[in-house]
Amino acid sequence: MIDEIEISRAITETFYKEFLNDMESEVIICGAGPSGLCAAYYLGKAGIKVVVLERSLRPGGGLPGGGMMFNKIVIQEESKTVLDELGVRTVHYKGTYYTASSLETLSMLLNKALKQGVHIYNCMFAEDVMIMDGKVNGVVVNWTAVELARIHVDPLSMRSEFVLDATGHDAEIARVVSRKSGAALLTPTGDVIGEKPMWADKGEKVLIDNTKEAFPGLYVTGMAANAVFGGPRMGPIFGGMLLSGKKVSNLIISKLKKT
Ligand code: 48F
Repeated sequence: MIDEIEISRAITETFYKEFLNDMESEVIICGAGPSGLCAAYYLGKAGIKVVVLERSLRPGGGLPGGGMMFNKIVIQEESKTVLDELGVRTVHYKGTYYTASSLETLSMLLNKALKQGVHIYNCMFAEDVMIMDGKVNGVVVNWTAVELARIHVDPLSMRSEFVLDATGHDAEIARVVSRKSGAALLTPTGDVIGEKPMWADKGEKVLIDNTKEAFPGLYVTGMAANAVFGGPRMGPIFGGMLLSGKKVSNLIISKLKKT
C-alpha cells in the first residue's frame, strides 16, 4: 500500500540530510547557467564538494532558449572538446562553427554535474554574502518564493572556501560585494565596470581573461565575468561560457590545493 505520509517523510528527510551536510562546502556556485554548470562539472570531477544555487525552478539560465528561442547554440572549434567530453552531439556548420541542441547541452551538463556528486538547489538564491577578514566565505540564501512574494523572511547562511559568481549579465554577487564590503574589487576601477554592447568576437576573446578572482574568495565566470571586468556581450555563441566554466574550475582547484 502506498502511504502519503511515507512519501512526504522520504522527500523531507532526504532533502534535509543533504541540505544540512551542504551548509559547509568547498565551493558555492551562484547560478546554474552554462558557465556555472560547466564549472560545477569540472570541480565535481576533481572531487571537490560543490553546491550550486539556482534562483529558477529550472536550471540552465539562457542556455535552453538558444538564440531568440530557436533552441540551437553555436560553439567554436576550441570549445567542441568540452561538448565531446560531455557526450553532446555537435554538427559542423561551416569553418570553425558547430551547432548543438541547447536542450541536449543542458541535459548533459546537468546529468554529468549531478553524477559527479554536485548538489543543485533550485528555487533558492543567494541574496547576500558573508565576508570575514576581507574574504568572501559564504552566501546568505533564501527561497525564490520568498523573493517573489515580497515577504519579510530572514535568510539562512551557507559557508564555503570559495564563492563563484555565475549569475550571468547581472553579476549579482560581485555587485553585492562591491556595495557592502567597503573594499575595492580586483578590477581596474575597483567596482563592477559593467557589460559592454554586443561584439561576439571580442566578447568571447576577453571572457577567458576576465574569468578570474574578483575579490578575495570570490571568482567570476560566464557573462558575470564580462560584466564585472567590462567585456562585451556575445549573444548565443556558447563556447566561451563552457571554456570560462572550465577555466575557473582549474583556478579554484589550484587555489584549494594550496590552502
Ligand atoms: O544567464 P546565465 O545563462 O549565465 P551564464 O552562465 O551564461 C550566459 C548565457 O546564457 C547567455 C550568453 C551566451 O553567450 O550571453 O546569456 O553566464 O545563467 C545565470 C543563472 O543564474 C541564476 C539565474 O536564474 C540563471 O539561471 N541566478 C541569477 N542570480 C542568482 C541566480 C542568485 N543571486 N542566486 C542564484 N541564482
